[in-house]
Amino acid sequence: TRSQKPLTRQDFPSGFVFGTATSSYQIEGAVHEDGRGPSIWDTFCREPGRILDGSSGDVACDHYHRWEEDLDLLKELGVDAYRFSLAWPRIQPTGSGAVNEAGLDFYERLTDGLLARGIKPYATLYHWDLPQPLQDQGGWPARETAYRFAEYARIVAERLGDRLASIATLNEPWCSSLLSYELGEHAPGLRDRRLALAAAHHLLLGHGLAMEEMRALGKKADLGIVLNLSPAYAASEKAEDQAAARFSDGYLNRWFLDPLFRGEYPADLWETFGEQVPDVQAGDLDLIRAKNDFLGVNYYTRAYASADRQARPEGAEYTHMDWEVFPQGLTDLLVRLKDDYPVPPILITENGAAYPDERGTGSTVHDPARVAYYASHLAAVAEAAQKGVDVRGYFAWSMLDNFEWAWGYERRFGLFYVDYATQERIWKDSGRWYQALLTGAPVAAD
Ligand code: PNW
Repeated sequence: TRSQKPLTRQDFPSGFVFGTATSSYQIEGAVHEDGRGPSIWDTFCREPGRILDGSSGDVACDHYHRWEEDLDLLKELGVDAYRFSLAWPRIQPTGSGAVNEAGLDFYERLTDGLLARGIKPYATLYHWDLPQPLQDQGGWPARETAYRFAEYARIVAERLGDRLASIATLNEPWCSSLLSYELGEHAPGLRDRRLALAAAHHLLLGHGLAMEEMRALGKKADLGIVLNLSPAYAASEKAEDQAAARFSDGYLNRWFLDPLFRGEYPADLWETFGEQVPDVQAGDLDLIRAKNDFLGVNYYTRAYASADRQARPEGAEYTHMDWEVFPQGLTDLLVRLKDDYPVPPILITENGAAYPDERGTGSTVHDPARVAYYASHLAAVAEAAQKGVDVRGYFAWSMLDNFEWAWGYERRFGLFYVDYATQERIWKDSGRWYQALLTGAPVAAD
């Protein structure tokens, strides 16, 4: 198999875009600067017990002040593209009304800084930092939030839409709805399926309304959405395990894929959810299914489904997140998307792994497990392309170690290690490995 010989750019379709990704709240810090308003994550982090190490994104990687240095590192890394997100509360501090120019200016400097270095800017409008005042008015379970989001999207597209290569509306609406309102793990930390399904519907509606607003402007950027998808595998042939896999696939994948690409919610789950289903108004599903220029796919692991919730696959390997390393799932997922849905060109907008890296004494952090993770998952993407999937790019999550949500700074996903005491960025072997793939340079020894 291909794991024998090292991957090169030639293993991917021509024009394939290699990049790396971050998000605003996870790296920026500077939460009180230049008129930024509070977001639901500022609030959530202050609630005792929500974040493993009691931390917050108040400082994070201090990227708001160190962005030029970080862009220089991206240039050295050799990426074609960089995926970042914009903080809505920097641009509209209360989530509606007048633009805070200083906030928008930051993203304009960042975009121009990328272009000056020959790196394509890929923007995400919403990576979970909802302005707190909109939460106070009901958050995503309130339909009004979808209209506010579309207005914010128009503001950004008007200013930056001709310079950005790509604009994704939402990052992982599954996380902003089910993980946040039903499973209680992300802001605002509620446990109510009815609210979660209303949130999911209004996120999708917000995507549809934002697409309509941005399309009308006729800017150059490609427009689309990013989903986190996990293919579900039944633990056995037993009917109850098969049913568990079907539910997992519905809950994680089809609840978002079906409205976006078929214009309907999946009938089996709609029935299972009974009284908890959302209020879908006339015209909503037509907006939601409007054409996307790309589908962003974030892949970390598979779902292993069984009636016995404790069951684990035999002989599996796990990351520091306790997520199974399962590269085959990425190939299977991509082939399934091609076979089951009329999807647009696909970008892998996130893929990566946390491991408990230590700085050590050398000039490079050694992270062989992460190198192996990237090598196997990039090979899985190349394999999907060979099988006829139209996949056009790959973004490693993440450029930097950063604020890993409920895990605080206790989980590290970066190609660069961050020493939070000094904010020093230190190359990891995985960063050098990615650089070698991207630039054709030999992998440097420590
Ligand atoms: C994604 N889950 O989040 C996000 O887009 C990133 O911001 C994040 O840092 C990265 O993956 C690593 O976690 C997820 O619990 C967070 O299933 C949690 C889940 C999935 C994705």
